[in-house]
Amino acid sequence: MDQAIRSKRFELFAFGLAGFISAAVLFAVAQLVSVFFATSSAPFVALGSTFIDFTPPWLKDFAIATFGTNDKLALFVSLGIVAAILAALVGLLARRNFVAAAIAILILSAVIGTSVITRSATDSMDLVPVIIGTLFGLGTLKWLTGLASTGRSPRHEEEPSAGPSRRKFLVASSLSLLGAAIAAGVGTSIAATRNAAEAARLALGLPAPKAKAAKIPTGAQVDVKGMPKFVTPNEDFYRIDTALSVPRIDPAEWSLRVHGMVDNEFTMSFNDLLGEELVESYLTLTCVSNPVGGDLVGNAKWLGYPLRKLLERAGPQAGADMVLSTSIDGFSASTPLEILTDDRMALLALGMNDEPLPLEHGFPVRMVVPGLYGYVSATKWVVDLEVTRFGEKDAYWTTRGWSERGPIKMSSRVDVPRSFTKLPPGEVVIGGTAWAQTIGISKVEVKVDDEPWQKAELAEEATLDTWRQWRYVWKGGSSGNHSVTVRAYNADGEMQTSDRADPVPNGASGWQRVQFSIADS
Ligand SMILES: Nc1nc2c(c(=O)[nH]1)N[C@H]1C(S)=C(S)[C@@H](COP(=O)(O)O)O[C@H]1N2
Ligand SMILES: [Mo]
Repeated sequence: MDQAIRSKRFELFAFGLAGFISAAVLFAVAQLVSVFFATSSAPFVALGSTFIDFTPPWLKDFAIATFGTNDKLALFVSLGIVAAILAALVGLLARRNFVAAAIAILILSAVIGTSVITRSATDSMDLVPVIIGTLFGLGTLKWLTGLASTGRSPRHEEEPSAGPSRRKFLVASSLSLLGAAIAAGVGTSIAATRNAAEAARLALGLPAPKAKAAKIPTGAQVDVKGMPKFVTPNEDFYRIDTALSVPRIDPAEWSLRVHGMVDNEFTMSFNDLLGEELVESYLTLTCVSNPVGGDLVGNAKWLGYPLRKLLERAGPQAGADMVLSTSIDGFSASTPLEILTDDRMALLALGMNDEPLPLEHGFPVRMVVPGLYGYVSATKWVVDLEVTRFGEKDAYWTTRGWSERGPIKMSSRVDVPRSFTKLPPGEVVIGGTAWAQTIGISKVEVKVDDEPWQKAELAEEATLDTWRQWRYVWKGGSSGNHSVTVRAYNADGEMQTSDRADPVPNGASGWQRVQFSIADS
């Protein structure tokens, strides 16, 4: 056969293969990176779900009738075949015009990106996997098509270099394909374990508590438009942790080791925990990093086993003064033993607002301790409790400049109006929240401009461990700028300090002042 024809055939094959491999790299890299983002950020999952949304009912029925429970597999296989053919065509296009092929790939990524972003509960960060995948895909296309080209000018066709350049192309494409296979394999297996945790969470029926939490009085919520809900819904609950990718623990694999300065070391399984007498309790969790007026605070109903009882069973030895709780990802918190054994409701929690803990809030098990900032008490994905001494062990944040103890500082916040709101003339309804966990709030005062301090109306108290809402109706004032300052008193009669402190090393303090303005009448 004529050398020129053979070269041409090889080139067509090589460009088609380059297109296919580039797409494989794009998908595989995106799949791997998606492990760090929402499940729906994985390209196949996103494309597949979008495809299902657009499938006409007759095709759906046909698929279910033909493939049964393998209908999803059939969908993914068909998507894969279509993508492979399109990708090979893109490769052939690159032979004529690389820019046009690159644009075709960008269009493909845009389709994937659109499917990702139209899933509910995604944020724009979920586009990162597709974007990184696309960069790798384009890079691979550039690299492989560069090697695939044997040169189309007649003078090059006779060059003996066709041999080594083919070899180079074949080595490069094998390497790319191997890389894609590894990325896809690792990405898929991580996704499979995390899906196991998600599936287990969905299947989990929470046991009924031995003691139900007292009902929240309706008067705990003040009647002010724009106030946060007294009980924070799980999806609105603030999230703070050091976990780049949320740990996914199958409850069947979870266990908690209790050890250290104790008479009886033991290990507890998730089933053991389900068999214990569980209790419910409302508790307002607060982050030490919350600035004055900030929103790193949330209130939920927790279901769990009292840590007091757990530690009783372990039998702490004399001299122990701290419990170091460690999470599966290595985070740790140091909590005073005394606080975990007094009569407050420190819980080893598995439920949050009548649901199993959401994955990002510590599924399957975490700690919550009334009155302490999260960094010294609220270990999520907890797997180890060591009874020890403050003098002996340091927790995660303690070695990074934060105090070893972190009682929550009494705080009050203006929720309504928000800073720099422009209000119509007339009465101004001001609303907010205050907290002094384990002690309770007894009074809140507000000061508008330079007027004297006034008592706000307090909402009904739910428990001493929860925040308390308040409201104050100001008669209104002239058009222009105004400000409102707030301060709280706890049930011991102590006033919230006006001393300004930054969050580091043990929590912010100071009175919050909010500026707002009144429009011309
Ligand atoms: N495993 C683990 N648990 C953790 C943290 C963490 O980084 N890793 N952060 C803590 C901090 S600082 C806070 S404020 C609370 C926040 O809990 P949330 O994300 O459920 O609101 O979790 C605590 N538990
Ligand atoms: Mo925190």
